[in-house]
Amino acid sequence: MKRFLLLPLCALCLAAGAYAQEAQSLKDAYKDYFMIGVAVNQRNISDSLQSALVKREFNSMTAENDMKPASVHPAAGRWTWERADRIADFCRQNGIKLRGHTLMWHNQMCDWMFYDAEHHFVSKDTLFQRMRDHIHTVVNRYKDIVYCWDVFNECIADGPRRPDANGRDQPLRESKFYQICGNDEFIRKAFEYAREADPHALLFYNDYNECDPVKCDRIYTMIKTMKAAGVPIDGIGMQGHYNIYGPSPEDIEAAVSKYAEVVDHIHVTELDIRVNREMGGQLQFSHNEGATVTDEQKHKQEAQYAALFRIMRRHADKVNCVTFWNLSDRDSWLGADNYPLPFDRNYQPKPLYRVIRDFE
Ligand code: 9MR
Repeated sequence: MKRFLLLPLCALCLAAGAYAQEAQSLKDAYKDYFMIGVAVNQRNISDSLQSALVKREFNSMTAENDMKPASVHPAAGRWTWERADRIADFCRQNGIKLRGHTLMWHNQMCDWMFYDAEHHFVSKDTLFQRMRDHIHTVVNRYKDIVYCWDVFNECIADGPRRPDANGRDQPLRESKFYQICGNDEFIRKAFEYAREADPHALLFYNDYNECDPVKCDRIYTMIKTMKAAGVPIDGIGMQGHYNIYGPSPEDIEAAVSKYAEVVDHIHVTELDIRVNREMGGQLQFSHNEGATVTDEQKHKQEAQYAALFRIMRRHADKVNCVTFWNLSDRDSWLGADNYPLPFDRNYQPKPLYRVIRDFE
């Protein structure tokens, strides 16, 4: 009985040992290009093996969920900091930089901010005052450790052009922010509040399907117009929720080049490449449950990751950080059967890991 247990254990130790002895980590391999980041949950920073992996491989971290508005500010005047504080402390103790994610978003938002006591929408001014209070409080608390903030997440609509009464494309998602304001002022205000709170943090606009030519054009136009009007936007976050079939390297390169025209900082903020045809940050998707990942799919995935990193290295003058969305397939919001990350469900590097790391 013992022998049966020992054998797989030994195999695991050997695999782990071989990995531990590998010369370079991802962050070392990319030190002349950009930081390599990871989105973490609470297990990742408390389990000793997982936190060792985080420390070994990454020099930037993002809280997957724990710094979002609904997590830290569930009701007016009620702040719940424990989980966010734990992540910030982990970064402080281990010399890892922290990307702040996210000050404002239509999901996982403090829904109470939009309503009065009768559950009617508040006025625009009340919303702005609540946003300012939230942004100032969060930014001030993590000022010493957060080097950049995703200030607003996912304000641009998906899909084809939607002409307004004047024939112009209405590019904004019809979120509660938009319904209350009727225009993009809520985005401008959020950036202004974040800059007031911390003049030194880099401020990002972050979105998904950002390589889709229509959406890319909408993001580019919005950022260009806002920057020309003095809105303090430093960077664009390309989320990077891709799949093995797309976006094409041409569309990725075109998007980075376009964004580089309007900002000095580009981060890939939420990278994962799933093995089916879905992509994006929407919450409706299949988990690919029970499906076997074929060799052909694995090779396609390696090629897609290799192309992505090649493009980002070419643009390393503007691309400062590439962050994987989750530590391993086991942690992935997409589910382990979507096979999206360089570390497998047992926290072991896949062949993909070496494709990304050993690019030379
Ligand atoms: O990975 C996050 C998942 O655990 C949450 O359930 C989900 C809820 O909205 O948010 C996921 O992260 C999102 C990120 O914050 C913003 N871009 C899209 C990501 C995937 O939905």
